[in-house]
Amino acid sequence: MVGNKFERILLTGAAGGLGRVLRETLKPMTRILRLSDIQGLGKAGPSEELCPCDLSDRQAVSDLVRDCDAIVHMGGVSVERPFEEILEANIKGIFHIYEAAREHGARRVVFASSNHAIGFYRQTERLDARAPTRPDGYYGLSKVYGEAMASFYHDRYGIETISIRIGSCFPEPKDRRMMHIWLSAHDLTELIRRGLFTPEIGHTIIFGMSDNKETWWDNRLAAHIGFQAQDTSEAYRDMIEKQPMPAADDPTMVYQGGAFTAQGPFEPVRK
Ligand code: NAI
Ligand code: 15L
Repeated sequence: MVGNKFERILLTGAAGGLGRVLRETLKPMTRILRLSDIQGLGKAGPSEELCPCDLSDRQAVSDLVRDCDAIVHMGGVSVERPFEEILEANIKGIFHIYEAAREHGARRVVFASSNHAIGFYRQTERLDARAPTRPDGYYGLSKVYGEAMASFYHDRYGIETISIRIGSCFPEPKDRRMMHIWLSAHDLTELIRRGLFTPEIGHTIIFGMSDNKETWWDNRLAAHIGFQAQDTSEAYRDMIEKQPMPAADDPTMVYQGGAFTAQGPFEPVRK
């Protein structure tokens, strides 16, 4: 740390939807922002370092993490895909990130977990972070694995992590389900700031949502983070309620993970 800033924060997934936003909003938190992705990152701006890297390459990730004090890990496959793709980017990727953090002394990680770690809960159920995970696919499984990895690296090596189970972080909620779990970019940034700067967080799991009126999640177990959302999905209610009502058994109306619960299998059944 230099004053009230980190010396160097690594942002993975920097070319992605959230990464492009965080590329701007993380800047006040660090003297140098190191940006990484397998996709193009454009030109380096002031106080930026561009470091292309495939998360599945252990040596490349080790080199990437060197000299970083903290890691905001957004990179990886962000939707349901065949297991082998998830294995490379997400499962091997998170192992490489934590091993590199241990090796090079990075002490704090922000992990972009997902609501799909608990996606097979019904929308009628209310959860806190102690509820057993119920992943809704290989993608959700990789987020459960990432959270377990964060827990282990804290218990064994003292590396602290906030695992943010992001709901739906887009400019606007897109459907009725997202009204419950929407997270604004502004609130995501504040959540990350709290995760980076709050002392002694151990491994904290928090549901990443704005101040939505009807939510399924209880964040009291993460009260020590001190996060107060500023935005709410209510601002979009009129727009969303103009959409046709889906059937009552549509996965987007039944499960917290919505349509992800009905994806796959990616291979045909063999008799
Ligand atoms: P995104 O798909 O737009 O961005 C992910 C980035 O990771 C992409 O730029 C991609 O090129 C990069 N990536 C993929 N495989 C890689 C590899 N092997 N090596 C290096 N980079 C690789 O996703 P988005 O929406 O920006 O999400 C960011 C993170 O937040 C993801 O981890 C996602 O799972 C998580 N998340 C996002 C939510 C949302 O509503 N946007 C909800 C829940 C979780
Ligand atoms: C996620 O985990 C995905 O990364 C994102 O693209 C959305 O699908 C989001 O969950 C969601 O559930 O809306």
